[in-house]
Amino acid sequence: MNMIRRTLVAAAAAATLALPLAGFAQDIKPRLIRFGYGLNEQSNQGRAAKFFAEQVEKASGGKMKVRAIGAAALGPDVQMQQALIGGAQEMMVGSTATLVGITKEMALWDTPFLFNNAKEADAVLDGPIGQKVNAKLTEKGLVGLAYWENGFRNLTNSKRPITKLEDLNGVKLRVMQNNVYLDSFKTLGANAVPLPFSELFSALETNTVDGQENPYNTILSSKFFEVQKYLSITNHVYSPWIVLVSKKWWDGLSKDEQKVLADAAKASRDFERKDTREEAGKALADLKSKGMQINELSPTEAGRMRDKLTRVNAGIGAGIGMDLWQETQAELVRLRK
Ligand code: KDG
Repeated sequence: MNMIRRTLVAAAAAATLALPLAGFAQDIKPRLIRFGYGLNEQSNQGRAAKFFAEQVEKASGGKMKVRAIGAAALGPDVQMQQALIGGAQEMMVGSTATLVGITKEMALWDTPFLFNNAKEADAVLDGPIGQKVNAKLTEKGLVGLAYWENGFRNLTNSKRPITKLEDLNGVKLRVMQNNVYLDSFKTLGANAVPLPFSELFSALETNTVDGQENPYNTILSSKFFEVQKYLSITNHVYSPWIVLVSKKWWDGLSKDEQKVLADAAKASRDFERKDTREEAGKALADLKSKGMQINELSPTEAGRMRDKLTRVNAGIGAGIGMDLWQETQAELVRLRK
């Protein structure tokens, strides 16, 4: 009798252990997830991708393994987006700006001077408006899990300090492949040149372009200080990244597997924002110590830049739908009370 009892107890214990993983593929091999991103492993984007991978492996008991693949090894943002839509790649993180060709409502986040600070950005991106924009992705074959922070963007170039609008005249400025960025910098007098991020360093190095705009962390981690002399602080737009999943692949996951990814994405969002904000101040100091000549646009000149860009803003409202535009403006008024 003892032997039978012991066997039943052992079987019950094994079954209990398996219960939490009941929703996971019971194959011996873990489910492999390719998570592509464009910056390098040492960047804030790379650190957060590693954190995400660790969270998924821990929460799934090793049943789901994320391979974080950086430096655009799986292609630039737009190529990875198509790979996710086609089901050839499972996940990525990249700019919302390069998504506008797929989901026009993402252009809301390109609006110059939309957010005054990160607190406003978090409230809108993580609140009903961000969720409404995210929902537009699913009809295009993508699932948006969380927004990470790229950060407030600033100008660098090899020609001269940008101290007033007129200094931008004729500067060959690389912009993301996105019409709002193209229109904005053309309106400001620059010769705007759209290029993928993966081609940016060599374009700067060969003087194909004179300058670019990105947050301090990216300027440092991508070593733009090696090929750019001037950094002009404009904070002209808050730039989010978004963690994306192939909807084709997502729909084949169990609810437990989907929950692991959704929870890990939110945990990585909080990790990434904290890391990015803590590192931004250090990055600016590092860029100065590496010899960049840094100036800050005066409030008067920043005001002139804002005024000049209001026409571009009118186009964004028309492009994303006036309801979404007005809802966002109203939410910002509420947040600023
Ligand atoms: O994959 C890298 C890009 O998503 C991101 O860094 C976008 O800021 C960006 C840029 O300038 O291309």
